[in-house]
Amino acid sequence: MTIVRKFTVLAGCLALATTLSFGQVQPKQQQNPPGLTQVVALDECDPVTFNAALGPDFCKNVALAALGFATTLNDLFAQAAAGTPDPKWDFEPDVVHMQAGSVLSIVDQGGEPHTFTEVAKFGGGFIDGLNSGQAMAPECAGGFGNLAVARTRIIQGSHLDITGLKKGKHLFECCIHPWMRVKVNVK
Ligand SMILES: [Cu+2]
Repeated sequence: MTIVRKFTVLAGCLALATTLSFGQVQPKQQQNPPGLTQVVALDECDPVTFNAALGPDFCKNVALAALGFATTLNDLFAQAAAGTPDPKWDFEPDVVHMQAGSVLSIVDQGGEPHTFTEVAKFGGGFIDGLNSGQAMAPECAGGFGNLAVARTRIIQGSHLDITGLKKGKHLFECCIHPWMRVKVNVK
C-alpha cells in the first residue's frame, strides 16, 4: 500500500511539473485527429410531443425533458414562426477551417434526424413552418423525396463523412431546421 501511495504522489508531482513546464494545458476535446474535422449536430427534441405527432422513434433524445431541458414540438414551431428559432438546434462550430483532403465528419448527437446540405446561399428548408418566413434554398426542394437531400441526411447517433471538398468557401445548412448553418473554409 505504501508503495502505491508513493507512486501516486510521485505521479501527481510529475503531472504538475508537466503542466507547469508547458504553461497552459489545451482542452483535448477541441483537437481533431489529423485529417479529420468534426462538426456536431445538436437538438433538444422532447420525445413525448415529437413522437406523438411524428411517430414512435422520431425523437430519441437523452435530454432531461422532465426537468425542462427539452423543447416541445409546438414550441419549436412557435419560436421559428416568431423569427427566434431555438438556438439549442445547432451545428457546432458555426465556422470551420480545414485543409483540403481532410474529412469533414458531421456527428448527430441530437435526438432527431438532420441534414447537412450544401447550398449556394443560405435559405429556408423544406418545412415551411420552420422557415421564419425565408424562401426555401433550392437545394432543399423536395425534401427527402429528393435523393440529393436524402443523401445528406444524418440519423441520430450516426455520422456523415464528406470528402473531396474543394478549396474555398462552402455553406451547409439543415434542410429541416434551416437556422442550423455552418460556413466551411477549405485551405
Ligand atoms: Cu436539423
